[in-house]
Amino acid sequence: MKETSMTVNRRNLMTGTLATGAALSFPSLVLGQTQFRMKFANIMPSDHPLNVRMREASAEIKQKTNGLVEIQVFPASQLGSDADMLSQLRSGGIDFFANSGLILSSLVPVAAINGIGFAFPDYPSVWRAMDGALGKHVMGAIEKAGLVPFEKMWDNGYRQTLSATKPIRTADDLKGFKIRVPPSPLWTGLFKDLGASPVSIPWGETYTAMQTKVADGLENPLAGIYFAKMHEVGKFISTTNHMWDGFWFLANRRSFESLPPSAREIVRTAVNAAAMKQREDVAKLNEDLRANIAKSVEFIKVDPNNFRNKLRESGFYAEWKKRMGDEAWNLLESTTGKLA
Ligand code: X2X
Repeated sequence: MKETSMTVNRRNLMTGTLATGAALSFPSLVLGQTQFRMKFANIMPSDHPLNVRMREASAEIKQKTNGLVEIQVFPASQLGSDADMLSQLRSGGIDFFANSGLILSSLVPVAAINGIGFAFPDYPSVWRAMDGALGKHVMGAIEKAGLVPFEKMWDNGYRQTLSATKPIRTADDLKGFKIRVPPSPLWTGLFKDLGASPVSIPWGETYTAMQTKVADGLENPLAGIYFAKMHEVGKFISTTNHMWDGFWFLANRRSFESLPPSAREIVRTAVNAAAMKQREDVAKLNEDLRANIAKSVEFIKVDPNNFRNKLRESGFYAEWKKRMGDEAWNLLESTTGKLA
């Protein structure tokens, strides 16, 4: 948050008489100018539902707080990579950030748990877990790391495998395949265990990595592929559905708590409601986009069990159970059933 001329007003707001009863009716009405200009940043393209819905939420928040709170949306890695933005969020350089559970695991290891290979058979099981006990468990760990997580995860989607070289039909086809994965031990580990040669690259550099053939392929949800135009640099998409991932909506604690409680509530409610709409958008897009993407790449239907068995044989599940801990793993399996 910018500390400019607002500082005085904000201090009045927090410590002065305005911070008591009057805060409920929003001092902006009284003072005219008081505003919290806050920043929300992420790596997704501007027209991905994550940013479309957050711009809507931001307008709603501004209106409901009578202009007190204005959240500016910075999409498409404008403020840096995920790793850059996570440190900006922690230092207060940005106020809000949406981050993949797996990438957040650099700070909160257990946040990777939603990405365990082939864990969730369908969306209802994803949301049962992430809106339920497993999500609460991860939120607790995020809070311990000093950040404020919001309750509703945003959808990224089930991930598919795009290749610019050869069709991937079985795990054997992944041998020596240089697949771009987001920076995260779980992503690298999963593709190593599948026999591939993962290369860890931030999303903002992925298109170029494909063009320059640093990577033979990548894995992403269809919406991610489409809005970043990755189908332009691919030939085949195998519907591996190997992982579900979503975004945790996170706030810098000091910055969020500087808002009057009633404004905090408005922000939380609007953002969670936007997440629910965004989930519907993405689920629908992941179905609708297929025909569009199929104009430039060939879709390949695969047997997920072939890949899953390879993970079982390589000891993937045993290793990640150890890494995630029994408590989180049991919560996951209470939704998915036994994984190994
Ligand atoms: O970096 C990616 O591949 C992305 C955007 O799809 C994530 O899941 C973080």
